[in-house]
Amino acid sequence: MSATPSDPLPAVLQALASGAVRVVDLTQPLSESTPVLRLPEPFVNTPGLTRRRLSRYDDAGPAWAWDVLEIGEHVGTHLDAPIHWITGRDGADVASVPPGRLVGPAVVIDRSAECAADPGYLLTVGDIEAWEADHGRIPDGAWVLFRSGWDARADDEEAFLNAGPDGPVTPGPDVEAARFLASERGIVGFGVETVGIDAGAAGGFDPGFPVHHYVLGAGRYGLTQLANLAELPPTGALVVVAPLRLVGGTGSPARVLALVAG
Ligand code: 23J
Ligand code: MN
Repeated sequence: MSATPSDPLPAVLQALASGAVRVVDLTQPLSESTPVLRLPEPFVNTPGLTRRRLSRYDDAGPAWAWDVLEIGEHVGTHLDAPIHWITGRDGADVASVPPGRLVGPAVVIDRSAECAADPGYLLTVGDIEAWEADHGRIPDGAWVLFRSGWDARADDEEAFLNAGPDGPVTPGPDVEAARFLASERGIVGFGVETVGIDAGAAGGFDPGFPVHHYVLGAGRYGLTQLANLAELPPTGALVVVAPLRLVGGTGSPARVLALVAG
């Protein structure tokens, strides 16, 4: 098979080979110490990761090592499928997400300075419109990634979950920004560095957990616990999101990669 003059893939492969295009891992390491969401009573919480050994080059398997996993669907860097939320219950499970939705442009809205000053910072429609004034309208089919700087806390569960006397204090969109992203723009999904796509205080918003409510309700997807968003430009990166194709799954741990120039 030879490349036709209009085939763009040889140029992409050449750019990867030369280093003109780099692959950035947006995935947090997944282990028994990966922090997980803590919902208040009376809600049931997800377990994190546990592993049981099958063999380690021993009597149970002399030449091989392998383990069995127990893990919540919503642990670590993971995708939220529409059916995760009641507003999206008639939408897609994680196995039904079309592959073309999992590869696409990323835009990065950076409010890390604001989040450093105020860990409960809420992303607003004004922030999104200010970003568009600088970089153009959020393209249809884009993944919108919210850079908060929270990935620096990922190895410290207490700092990452940041529980206060009135609940978790972590950044995320306000109600109007969640509605705007779901209804006013043709995004594929919304990604964050925090434990959930909603702000820590969002259980008390109206509606509760508005990003879940509006974004998953609109048949779009969520991505959590992302790393290394600081390495992405505001526009121009390409993301590859790879959750398990789990039949009936409400979400799945995912490997998330970005292709960036330079
Ligand atoms: C269930 C209820 C509330 C939240 C979540 C799950 C998540 O963060 C999640 O992983 O989807 S906020
Ligand atoms: Mn989730």
